[in-house]
Amino acid sequence: MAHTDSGMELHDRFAIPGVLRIGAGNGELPCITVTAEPASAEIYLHGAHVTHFQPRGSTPLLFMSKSSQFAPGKPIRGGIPLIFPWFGARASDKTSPAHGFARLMPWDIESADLRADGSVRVVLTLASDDATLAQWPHAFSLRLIVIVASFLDITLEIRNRSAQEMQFEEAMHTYLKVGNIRQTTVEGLADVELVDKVAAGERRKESSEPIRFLGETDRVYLHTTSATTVRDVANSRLITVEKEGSDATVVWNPWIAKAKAMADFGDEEWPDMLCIESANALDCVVTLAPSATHRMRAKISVAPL
Ligand code: TA6
Repeated sequence: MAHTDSGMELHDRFAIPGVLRIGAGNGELPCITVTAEPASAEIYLHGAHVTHFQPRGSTPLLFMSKSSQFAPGKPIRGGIPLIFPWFGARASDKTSPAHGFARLMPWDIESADLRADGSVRVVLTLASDDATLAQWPHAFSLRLIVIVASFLDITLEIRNRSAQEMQFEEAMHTYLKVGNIRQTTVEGLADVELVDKVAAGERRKESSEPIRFLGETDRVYLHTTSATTVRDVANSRLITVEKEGSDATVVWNPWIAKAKAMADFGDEEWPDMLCIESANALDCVVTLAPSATHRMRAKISVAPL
């Protein structure tokens, strides 16, 4: 499908009456709105970006900055940015966009289905083209499979379409909504090796205690496949992020100074969010043989505390 398909054409092709519609979202960007029995969600074709997920009877699970941009070529600040094919600043070229180009490009819709259990499955795609090959000389195809159920289940599938081996980093840079970061703790990363980006990349092991937040926190946990649980005390809920095909987990809160430094993030929004990112990054890059496919999956669910 050409990227030029308008929201109207996409709606005609993929709408599910009473369940899924496609129209102009923020910034007039094409947006898929899901109102399924178990949950509601929003997915922008821009970056295949899940911007909203709310299980029926619960409050939104994902944070979205009130100052976020919604514009071609610009990242959306909140929801689940898709990071590919490099994580953070590109070591080899500082002029490259941070976190790669996948979140900056318009994706296509492959399918949208209502399933027997009332959940909705949406598949979005992105293939390499001249623009991506100019930045990263590897032919690839990406598919994002999103299942909107009482939980949010997302899989990022990457296929190596070239005749050479490829190496890449990736992340589902998930912004969870919490009631107050100072009353929030994280479990599941005890004793795990980490790179602390707030301490000049210092490497150390996490303690055996739940992680608390007392300041800017930016850590890449390595060689961990475990689920992460966020105790969102202010909202009396437990948010769990299970994962497959991911060997790293990133934990990030910008705190006060970094919040002020980001134009697309409100100065007072930092207590309301915590990024728990299912990733393959730093020491945990993915090496993919020609014609091979790699899948990374995250399942985000909520339960009362
Ligand atoms: O995942 C944490 C991180 O790498 C932080 O260092 C911070 O830069 C954050 O991502 C947001 O990056 P962005 O490019 O979206 O502003």
